[in-house]
Amino acid sequence: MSRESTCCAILVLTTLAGTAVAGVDVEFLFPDTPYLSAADSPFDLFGKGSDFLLEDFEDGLLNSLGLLGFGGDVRFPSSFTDSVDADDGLIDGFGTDGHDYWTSAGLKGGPAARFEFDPKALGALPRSVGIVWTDGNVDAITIFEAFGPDGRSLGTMEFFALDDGRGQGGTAEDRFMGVIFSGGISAIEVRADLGRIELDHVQYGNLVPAPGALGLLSLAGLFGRRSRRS
Ligand SMILES: [Ca+2]
Ligand SMILES: [Ca+2]
Ligand SMILES: [Ca+2]
Ligand SMILES: [Ca+2]
Repeated sequence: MSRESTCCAILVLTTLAGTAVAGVDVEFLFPDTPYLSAADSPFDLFGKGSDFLLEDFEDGLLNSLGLLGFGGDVRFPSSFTDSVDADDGLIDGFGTDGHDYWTSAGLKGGPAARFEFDPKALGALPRSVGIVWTDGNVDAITIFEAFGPDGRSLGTMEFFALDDGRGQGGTAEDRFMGVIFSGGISAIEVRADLGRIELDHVQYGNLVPAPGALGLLSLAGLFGRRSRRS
């Protein structure tokens, strides 16, 4: 499946890994409008009965229940920080006074961040997962990939020309990337072929009990796949 955006010169190619989840419906989400606050999420984060969890890094920690992060670090307020706009208390076109999660160039293959969802801590796996890309390199190819309960890929989205060419906290470029899979999502990755990536607002919910997943999750070793280009 492929999808082209008409806005902002962003081209999105969505590739579903049919061998991983044959016959199972996976939906990738990329609303091509700026994500400036949690209100811009396509998920019902705070509605009655919602079980969504949101990590915005504003306490300086990655400590949301059942969320593990690899490949990056929390970035504190600075003239180069690209938090989601509203996190600093004001939607003003800048995220420099907030916190985010950033990863610089890796040993090879560019920056990569991976987030895993711990079924023991959650008692389940999320069926809906999203993250907000807030900064990168203007020339980079950016890839979002999701993984099912057995660790196999559910597919990828590829993005070209996401960035505005600036790294000073501008927020008009900020975009939500997400996935819905009824079988449960064990991890997501965001990676690029050069530069660095800044991310924020990891959100996950619509929990599905996944008793069979506990013995199948052995995901730490899979992080080595982060530098592989799809
Ligand atoms: Ca702001
Ligand atoms: Ca933030
Ligand atoms: Ca930004
Ligand atoms: Ca930028």
